[in-house]
Amino acid sequence: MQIEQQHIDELNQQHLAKHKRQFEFVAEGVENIDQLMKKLIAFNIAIPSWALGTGGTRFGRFSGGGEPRSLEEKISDVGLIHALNRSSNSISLHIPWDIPENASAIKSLASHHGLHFDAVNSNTFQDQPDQELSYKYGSLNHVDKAVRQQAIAHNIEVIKYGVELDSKALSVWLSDGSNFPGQLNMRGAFERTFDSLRQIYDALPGDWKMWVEYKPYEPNFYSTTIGDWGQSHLLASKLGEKAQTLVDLGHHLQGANIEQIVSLLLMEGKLAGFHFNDSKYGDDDLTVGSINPYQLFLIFNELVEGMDARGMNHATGIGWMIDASHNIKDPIEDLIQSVEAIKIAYAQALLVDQAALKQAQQNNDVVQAQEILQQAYRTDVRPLIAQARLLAGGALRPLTLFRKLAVRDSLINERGLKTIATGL
Ligand code: RM4
Ligand code: MN
Ligand code: MN
Repeated sequence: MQIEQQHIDELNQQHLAKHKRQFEFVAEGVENIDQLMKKLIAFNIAIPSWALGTGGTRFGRFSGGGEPRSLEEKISDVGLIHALNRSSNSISLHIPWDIPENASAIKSLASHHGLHFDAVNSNTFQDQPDQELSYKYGSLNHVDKAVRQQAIAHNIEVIKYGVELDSKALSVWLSDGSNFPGQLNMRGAFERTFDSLRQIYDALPGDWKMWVEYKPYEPNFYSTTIGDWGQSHLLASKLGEKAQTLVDLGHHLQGANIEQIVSLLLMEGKLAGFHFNDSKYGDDDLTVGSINPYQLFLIFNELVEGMDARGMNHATGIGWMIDASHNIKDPIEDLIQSVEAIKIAYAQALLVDQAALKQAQQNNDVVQAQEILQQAYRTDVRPLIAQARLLAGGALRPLTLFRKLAVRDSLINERGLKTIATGL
């Protein structure tokens, strides 16, 4: 299914007068609005191929209808999102959940929707039916060299798929670790992981990056071999320039100051990018901005300030991706909400008066510093985002249009009520 531009234009027309009033009201207070619009239009967030179906927990999964049954249908779903919001122009594949059998056909389908391929993700946290050796006790950190070799070979194969699709990064998340004290020699596990990653690193094409993700627990509950940003950064700096640390917002213990982590990684040129989601407790993978939008804004404030300090392009300087799981919402609606939340936080961060904030910091004017941040955070920037979408040919109100056109019903008609997408 594809959304006709005419439908987008028609609904935009209905909301245009109100939108214009709202936009002008906010825009009036923004210095250099044209530049801000350009930044908002350029800012896109990649959609993970595994997030287009309904997710679940270990207790169960409640399928939605019309889930994509193939990689082609997943691409088409991302195409729908992008047509509506003009801010989701790439897709990130998880291998072997989504194997591009015919790369050139897949590439041309994607470009038909205005999409390209973001990082490719390897998977050594599950056993596949045809797999020789098990990852039950680890993969890149395994005590048995043969298991490590198998996991290394898998990662190298993922790079090959990525090369065919013009991806530029391999994203590695390892579940490796231990469930009980004594199970694993921690130093040994770390050294083996480093050695395995080095072999994968050596297979990276010249213009590629390796993104090393960390996570404190789950599925292992005593130790995780790459458990926090320090361990990931240690590996990334030992590996070399092409390796960087990937921050998944849900991969921190409660109370962690993620904005500080981000700020320092960026300062060191070691921030690969993001997996956006939101959480109340752990790796909840909830809709971005649904629980703690202020934290998201504070992260973006560090990003904008830090990227500007290094002269980086906001849109392309690091990787921007959603990594969420939609257990009870329509995945497409959830992703539309997430993209919107990310762009809201970004726009608010762009509004921070950085010069005044520096001055306040210099004067130890704590009250003024807070005022400056919250002045930006409490600005309703939604008309700015809507205007950027309008200028880019998207819908003023993506969710409203998605529902009005009954897109999910069409997908159910096309694909059936009981379909299951690959993924978690
Ligand atoms: C992990 C991690 C990875 C993702 C898998 C599905 O918790 O966030 O990035 O690929 O889940
Ligand atoms: Mn992740
Ligand atoms: Mn996760």
